[in-house]
Amino acid sequence: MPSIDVCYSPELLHLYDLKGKAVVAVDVLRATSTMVTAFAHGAADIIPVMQLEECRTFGEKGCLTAAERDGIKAEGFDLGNSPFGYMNGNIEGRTIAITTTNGTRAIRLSEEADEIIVGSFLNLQAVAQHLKELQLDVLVVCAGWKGKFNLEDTLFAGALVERLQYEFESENDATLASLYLYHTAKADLLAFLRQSSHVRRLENLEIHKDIEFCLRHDEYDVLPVWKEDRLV
Ligand code: 3SL
Repeated sequence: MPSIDVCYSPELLHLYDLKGKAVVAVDVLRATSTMVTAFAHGAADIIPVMQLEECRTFGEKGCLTAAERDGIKAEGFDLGNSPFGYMNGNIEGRTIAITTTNGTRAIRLSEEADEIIVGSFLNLQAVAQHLKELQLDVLVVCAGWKGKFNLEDTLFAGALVERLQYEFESENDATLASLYLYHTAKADLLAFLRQSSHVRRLENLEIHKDIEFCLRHDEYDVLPVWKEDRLV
């Protein structure tokens, strides 16, 4: 039986061997939710990059560029990191280069894995179904916040573990903790997350509707997968 494990921060990735594994990179608020939304609305592919300057160079090659730092759209880029910015037909058929504070970093630091897929509550079932078919050991890589643990990505990990629990071994403490946390929170994720640091950070920026939207389960049947140098 394959196994599932949870890495609570990209800073802990050095403790894991990614070879032979499928990584599910997750940044529920909001990078991976936004990427899933972009694909659901017709994006051709997405190039996650770590630096603003690198992202800018893709603009010169005809890509749309998206950038966020500390919750705010970075100046001079086409798009920010709100899923609602990707819903109005503006990205159909386009390649999007994106850089965010934590989410794009989690993806790029997982490149040693056999497969990287992008997870969020919005595409939870598509991710679970794919992993059942793939039969590789799974590591959920939580983007966290600037190297630190966060609640929302851990809750996603728990939700995925719940959907996989009878077909994957999950005996390590990180996985169990994420599952217990999800069981405690799932009746009302929004209420549970009210005091969390990133929800408070976003609310201070008057970003409210993104939070509620990113917590919806199974909104899109979309599965972004890493191929060579981009998500397709
Ligand atoms: O850190 C990230 O990658 C972002 O998703 C953070 S924010 O939700 O855009 O503030």
